[in-house]
Amino acid sequence: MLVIVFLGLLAVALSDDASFTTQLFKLIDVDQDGVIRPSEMIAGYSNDDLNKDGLMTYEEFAAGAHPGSPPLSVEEAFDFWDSIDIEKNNEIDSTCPVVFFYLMDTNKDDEIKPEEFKENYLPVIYSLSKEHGDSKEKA
Ligand SMILES: [Ca+2]
Ligand SMILES: [Ca+2]
Ligand SMILES: [Ca+2]
Ligand SMILES: [Ca+2]
Repeated sequence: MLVIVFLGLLAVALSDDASFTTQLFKLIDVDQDGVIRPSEMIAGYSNDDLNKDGLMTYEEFAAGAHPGSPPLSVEEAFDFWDSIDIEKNNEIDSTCPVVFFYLMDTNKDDEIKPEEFKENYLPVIYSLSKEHGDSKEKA
């Protein structure tokens, strides 16, 4: 079910970047106060970390909602997150949501507002996947 939600978002992303980021923002902003805080990113992560060991395996990731994931396949999205945390080891550790938060919080006020999210989400994803992308780059 949750995977279907993700695929739905992917379809939206391909047709319209702006509405994709708006939807994504709403998914991450669980208390719906109009800003994303680090705790909300971490909460999204902990939700998917089913056995709560602070490491997300591919199985946990694939089964979860992983709001905030780039519009890629589950394998590629997993690889992407795995490469921005401390170590690329086929597990996503708990630094990942924090790293991602601070990359998007460009004015460093510990909040991500919808405008910041819209402005930074896709550029951050693109620049990170370039930085970490190996041979799987798409033209
Ligand atoms: Ca919020
Ligand atoms: Ca786990
Ligand atoms: Ca890792
Ligand atoms: Ca901010």
